[in-house]
Amino acid sequence: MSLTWTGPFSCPPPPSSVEETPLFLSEKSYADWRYFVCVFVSLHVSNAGQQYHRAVLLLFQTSYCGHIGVEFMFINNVDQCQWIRQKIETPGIMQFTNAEKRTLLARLIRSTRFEDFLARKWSSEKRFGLEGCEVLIPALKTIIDKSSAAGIDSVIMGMPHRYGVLHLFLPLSLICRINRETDKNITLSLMANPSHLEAVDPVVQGKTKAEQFYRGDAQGKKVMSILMHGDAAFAGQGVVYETFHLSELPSYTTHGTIHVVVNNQIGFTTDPRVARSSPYPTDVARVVNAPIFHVNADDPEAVMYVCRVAAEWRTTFNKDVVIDLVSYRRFGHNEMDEPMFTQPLMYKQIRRQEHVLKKYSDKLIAEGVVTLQEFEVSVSLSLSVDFFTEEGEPKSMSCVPTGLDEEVLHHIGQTASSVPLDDFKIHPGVSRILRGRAELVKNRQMDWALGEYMAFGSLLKEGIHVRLSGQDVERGTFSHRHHVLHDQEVDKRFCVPMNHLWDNQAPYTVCNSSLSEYGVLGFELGFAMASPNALILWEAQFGDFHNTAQCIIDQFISPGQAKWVRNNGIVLLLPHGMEGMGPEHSSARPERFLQMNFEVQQLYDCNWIVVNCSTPANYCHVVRRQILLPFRKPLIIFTPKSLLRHPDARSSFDDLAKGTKFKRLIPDESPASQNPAQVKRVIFCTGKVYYELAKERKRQELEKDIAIIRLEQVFNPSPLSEYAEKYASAELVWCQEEHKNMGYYDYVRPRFLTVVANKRPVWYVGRDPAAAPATGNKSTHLNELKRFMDTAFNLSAFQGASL
Ligand SMILES: Cc1ncc(C[n+]2csc(CCOP(=O)(O)OP(=O)(O)O)c2C)c(N)n1
Ligand SMILES: *[C@@H]1O[C@H](CO)[C@@H](O)[C@H](O)[C@H]1NC(C)=O
Ligand SMILES: *[C@@H]1O[C@H](CO)[C@@H](O)[C@H](O)[C@H]1NC(C)=O
Ligand SMILES: *[C@@H]1O[C@H](CO)[C@@H](O)[C@H](O)[C@H]1NC(C)=O
Ligand SMILES: *[C@@H]1O[C@H](CO)[C@@H](O)[C@H](O)[C@H]1NC(C)=O
Ligand SMILES: *[C@@H]1O[C@H](CO)[C@@H](O)[C@H](O)[C@H]1NC(C)=O
Ligand SMILES: [Mg+2]
Repeated sequence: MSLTWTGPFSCPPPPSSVEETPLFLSEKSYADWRYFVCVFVSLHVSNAGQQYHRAVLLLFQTSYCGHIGVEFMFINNVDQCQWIRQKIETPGIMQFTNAEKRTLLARLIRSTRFEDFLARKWSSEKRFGLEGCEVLIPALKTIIDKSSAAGIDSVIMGMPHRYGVLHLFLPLSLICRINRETDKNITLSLMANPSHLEAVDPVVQGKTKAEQFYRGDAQGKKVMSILMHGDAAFAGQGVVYETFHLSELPSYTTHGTIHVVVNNQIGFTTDPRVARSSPYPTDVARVVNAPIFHVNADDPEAVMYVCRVAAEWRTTFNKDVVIDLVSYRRFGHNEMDEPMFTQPLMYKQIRRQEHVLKKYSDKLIAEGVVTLQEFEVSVSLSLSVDFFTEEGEPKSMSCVPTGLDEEVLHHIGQTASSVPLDDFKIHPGVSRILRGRAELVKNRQMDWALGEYMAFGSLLKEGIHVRLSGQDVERGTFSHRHHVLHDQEVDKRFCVPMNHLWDNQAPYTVCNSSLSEYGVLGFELGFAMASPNALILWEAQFGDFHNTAQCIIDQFISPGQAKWVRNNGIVLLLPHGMEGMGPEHSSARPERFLQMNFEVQQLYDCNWIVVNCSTPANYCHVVRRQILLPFRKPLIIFTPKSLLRHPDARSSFDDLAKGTKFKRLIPDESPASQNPAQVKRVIFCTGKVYYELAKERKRQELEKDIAIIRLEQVFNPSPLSEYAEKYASAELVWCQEEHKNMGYYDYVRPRFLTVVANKRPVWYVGRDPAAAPATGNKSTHLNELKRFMDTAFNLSAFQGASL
């Protein structure tokens, strides 16, 4: 009986309110639910309709009770639901031609041979092989072919460490750079990933976004990403969720990612029932209304079909989609591991499973699609291996001056203090800020926000794309930045003056991110990988929040160049400073960045640059230097809070004049420096505490006796010895406002001792050790400050501890 079916049941309309959201049976999949409705209907209709309903029943059985289960009923868009139903319920839609079946078999052979080849070549190594889910490679190939036919020419992929060995072999096993069906070239890149599962997800997304951005691919028609996941990690790692939530945000979307979950129903030795609370490992994807295809990985045709549909879904709707490859892991966690210790019954079953290649080839031989002889010949073909090669890196070291022309400074200053659009009504508070800026510019002065404007604006003029991302960065957490102005009378009307500087300037992107650090920092890191001619900055709301993204810092940013021979110029802006605000938000934990600092004489070889600028001009210089250096290096900047408005924390245009550059150290500028022999004490410090020290020195009228030297780039020993010699008879002091077991102390100590070669004592002035970064008691805070100021300036008797 032939049947053209239009369907007695229609897809439920999208819920119009939360209350109406349909409830789903958590244990039974959608497939089961449809099936039971059919059974019910077919049992309750009249005889006349029975034949028809038996056919409907059969249709549902074939659509939903086979090797594919699809979850899509939660999608709140009728067109999208109908589109999926049509792909699943249309009779005969899952049929393959003989040619397609032969290609599929060939790919399966290749993938299987590849695993065998690895097993032979590295028989005693941990390989974390794919055995049990060999279908992954033909599956990826299908997705890529299908996407390439739709116009994609660049695919960026991320995958778990587990399949790490594949890194080396991707060109061999799955990348045909030329798509034979469409005769198009396609570039595949696999992101290097650390062993931290899922950490690479946002990085892949950022890199994809950057490629789309620089190629002008605003709809994601040319560049796309594919992410592979393990079942336990997909459910357990929060960064998966963070990455999903970036997927539809205008400044972060990559216009649809295809997720492939290798669901081998185990995580190392842990069963799903104790590894997650949701029925499926993929449930996290429901938050973004992504359709989810569960498919039996032992049915290669079903897998291929689902992959095609997923690729078409992305082309059609530009939204994320998930493929859950339900499979098993033939061996232990790695090939040396004994799975029977923990999953005895499961592994007895697995041993009885026939290999997917055997199953599928038997099927095709039985169908007469291939002959046994053909099959045996293709299985015995040998494989050759080639490796990825690394690109060369620049070695030149010269650093150009980062100063600017007076007209450029004035022009940027004027733009920063005006509204470029007509009839645009800004808030009176913002108006006041702009007037304040205009006043500063008139006096050839700048505060922190203007210093930043000068840095970004001048780079934009030089054709450098600038992207600043993080929570509330558009206005600035401390309301000092205001890079986006909002019309007070017209909803959603806003303007970005930075984009109105020059006719041929590069674009400026400033974007409030979602409330995520791990996901967003990973994203920006990926973005920064795409082009060396872009300044990519991530700002933490407060510096201490960077620890939520610690994995990205530890696994990618700090060791990136050493691990992967990749330069990356990402900039982290971390607001920091002890201002009596309590233990939260006082410290960006400079000690951690310094501990991981691999400093060497050659800047090129160090892992990152840590700075703590105390003036707007120096901030501007260091940001410009980031791009003008002939190589890229991550830059960590501890940015201020109270200094944003501190009347002394200002710079003159002269500090940014042509020929000036970043100062790694700011020497003493008081009368003490004129007469160094008279100086009794030299205080070395970094950052904001300088202003407190300078104020106290002035109050006590000690400007002839005490010199204060600021280290802006921590740490550079040679100028230290220069100043130790200059002030030959003075006591040397290191002063920091952080507690002694935090801040710079442990880093500075051995370096100072080397410089003075134990010939002179060096003293420590600062707070005692503590567990929390700062006290929660304001009066304790002030007492602490008073105590260490007294110590720093008491020349009659030194009461500080020796360093
Ligand atoms: C991990 C982290 N990042 C940033 C912040 C800074 N922060 C404090 S409150 C807030 C907004 C919170 O929004 P929401 O969750 O909607 O709660 P609400 O305060 O509106 O109730 C942010 C970004 C934070 N507290 N924690
Ligand atoms: C594909 O790349 C090769 C090698 O770079 C090139 O020779 C060929 O012309 C390209 N083909 C297409 C269709 O772009
Ligand atoms: C970004 O956040 C700031 C708050 O810092 C807010 O003023 C601004 O409107 C936000 N912009 C958007 C587009 O959400
Ligand atoms: C830099 O270091 C100093 C001294 O420890 C600290 O007080 C300051 O808050 C840090 N950051 C800035 C921007 O000054
Ligand atoms: C804060 O510390 C002061 C002493 O520095 C003490 O007298 C006061 O009781 C403390 N306040 C609180 C709320 O603990
Ligand atoms: C300096 O230290 C001496 C000796 O401990 C002490 O007597 C004096 O009061 C201190 N001076 C100040 C200003 O704290
Ligand atoms: Mg698993």
